[in-house]
Amino acid sequence: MASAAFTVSSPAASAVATRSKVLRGGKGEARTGCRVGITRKNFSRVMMAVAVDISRFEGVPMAPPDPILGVSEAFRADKNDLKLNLGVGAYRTEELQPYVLNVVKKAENLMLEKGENKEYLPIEGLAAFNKATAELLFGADNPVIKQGRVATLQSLSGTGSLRLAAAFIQRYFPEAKVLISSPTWGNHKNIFNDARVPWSEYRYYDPKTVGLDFEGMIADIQAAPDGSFVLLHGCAHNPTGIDPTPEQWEKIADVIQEKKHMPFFDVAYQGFASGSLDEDASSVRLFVERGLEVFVAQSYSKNLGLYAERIGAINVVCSAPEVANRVKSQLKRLARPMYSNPPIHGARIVANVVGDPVMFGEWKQEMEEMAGRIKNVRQKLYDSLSAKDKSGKDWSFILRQIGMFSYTGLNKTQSDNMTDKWHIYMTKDGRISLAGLSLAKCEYLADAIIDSFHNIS
Ligand code: KET
Repeated sequence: MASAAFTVSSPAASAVATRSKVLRGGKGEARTGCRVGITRKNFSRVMMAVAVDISRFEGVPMAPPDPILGVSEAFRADKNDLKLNLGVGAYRTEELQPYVLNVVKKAENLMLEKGENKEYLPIEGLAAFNKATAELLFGADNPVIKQGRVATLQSLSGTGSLRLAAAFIQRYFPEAKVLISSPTWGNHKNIFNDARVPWSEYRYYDPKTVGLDFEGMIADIQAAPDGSFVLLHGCAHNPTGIDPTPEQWEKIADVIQEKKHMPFFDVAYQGFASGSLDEDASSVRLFVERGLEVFVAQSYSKNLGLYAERIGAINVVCSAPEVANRVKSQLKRLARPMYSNPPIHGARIVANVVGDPVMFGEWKQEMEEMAGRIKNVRQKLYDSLSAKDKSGKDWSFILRQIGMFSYTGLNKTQSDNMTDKWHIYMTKDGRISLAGLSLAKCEYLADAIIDSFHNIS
């Protein structure tokens, strides 16, 4: 105890007193060999020392806002009635309200009725979920499932699954680099940076055609060192909304196979691109049919609207069941010290919905409705732009893009104008989430885009 010559009353003062002990070596006597208490004489020295070394976090700078989730924060702070959040890829109703799928509510009611417990899940997650998720992705009859060649681990949605795979790559392929598309979902780079996995970009988007730079993509994948990991968006490429055709997917698989690269799919929008779960998984299934080993990260944020439940999986297709067992054991070993085991609620919802033929049908119907609403606003936005813009610019690229987003081609300054002048919140790469748009707001959005495109350079 500090033998204070003054009364220590406020928490701040007691913090100073405690701090003085630390500054003086805790049990002062132990370090200095004599007891030094706080007296009026040395108090100013203590204060100065505290002021100079006011926090251990002095060297921690302010981080910039996240380019996607930070947009929602800025949107919430805007008090203007016209404001529109087209930043984050989250589905809204025509009234621009968040949407909980009816089938999800139904599954949750069932879970409540059953009175299920809240025990820890195993590290690998809920067995029924892991079975359902792999079947949904690869198809229930896929030989890789029948032969036990898939290591599936429930993880923390798409992001956590990608992060776990990145940790696995860092540990077992420390020499390998990951190729990511240019552009890509902003968080991919963060994930590999934090996992200390080197990455480089392959060409993907061609601003001249507002389409896929297929030649560039193939050339860059070809030029990468053999055995690289190639990150591919399974469907509904984020942010461009441009997917390879089936023929192009075949050629991509050819090069990846030739170069002994490892395909690594990010599947965050299964069912949201075409409205069909099977069709949207066809890119992944093509690689699997060729007998390749494949990584696939899955997310249920969008297609089941389970954003905040953090439910997804990492699947690794291996050459033999014994390999899959070893891979799975190491993924579990990586997950245990990171987050121990995954959350149960979302896993039960998915397992119930996918595992029950009636609910599965209801889900597919609701997904089609969501995908349909997005297609309608896409069409209306195109119609509004074409009618209002007298410059003759061709806006048809909007109709060719698929999924939740439209990549408008607006640059950063133009995107800033969208927000500063029009209160339309979007990412600075020119991406807008059509899932956050209503038919009623299409004309206003078209006015804003035309103004930003023609009047701001
Ligand atoms: N992959 C892609 C391609 C993706 O767009 C997202 C989310 C995720 C993975 C991860 O989602 P999760 O909720 O972790 O399963 N994208 C939207 C939200 C975000 O940035 O977190 C978005 O692009 O708006």
